[in-house]
Amino acid sequence: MSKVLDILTFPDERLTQISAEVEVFDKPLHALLDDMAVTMYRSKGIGLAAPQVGKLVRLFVIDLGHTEGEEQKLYEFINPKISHTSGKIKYEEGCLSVPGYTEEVVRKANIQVDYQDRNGKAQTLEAHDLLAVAIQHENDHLDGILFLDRLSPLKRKIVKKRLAKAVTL
Ligand code: QAP
Ligand code: CO
Repeated sequence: MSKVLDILTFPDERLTQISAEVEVFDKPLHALLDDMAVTMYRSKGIGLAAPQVGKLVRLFVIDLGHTEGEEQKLYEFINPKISHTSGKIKYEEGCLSVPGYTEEVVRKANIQVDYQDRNGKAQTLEAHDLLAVAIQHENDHLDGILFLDRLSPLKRKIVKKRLAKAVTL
C-alpha cells in the first residue's frame, strides 16, 4: 500500500545535493512514485521532487489540480532534460520544502522536456505557462536548487537568513 512520506524542509542539506539518474525501472521505483503522489496530494501541493522526501534520484510528480482553473492530471517525470525554451513568465511560487513562504520568480514560459515514464520509455512533452513553471521548479530540485536561489541576491540573502532563523527559534 502507498504511504505518506516525510517532506524535508529548508535548510536541510539534502535539498542542496545533486540527484542521481534512475537506471532501474522496477517495483520499488513504482512504489516511490505512488508514495510521492499520495504525499503531494495529502499536503495539497502541485509538485514534489524525490529529494524533497530524502531520495536523491532524478524524478518528480506534478498535478496542477489544486490550482484554480487547472485540470487534475498526474504527471510523472523520470530523468528529465529541458530543452528548446522560449519566452518568460513571472509566477508567485511556493514549495512544500519552504512552507509558508511565496515569492515571484521569472522562468521560461515554454519548454520542451524529454524524460522517461515509469516503464523507462522515452517521452517528450511541450509545456507552457504553469505546467512549464512547475517542471522547471521541480527539475531544479534534482540539481539541489530551491526557488529561493532564483531570487535576486539581496532578497535571497534576507529570506534565507530569516527562514533558517525561524527553524531554530
Ligand atoms: C512547486 O509547490 C511549484 O508554502 C510546487 O504552506 C510552485 O506544491 C510549481 C505549498 C509554483 C509551480 C508553481 C506551499 C503548500 C505547496 C506552502 C507546491 C504551503 C502549502 C507548494
Ligand atoms: Co519545491
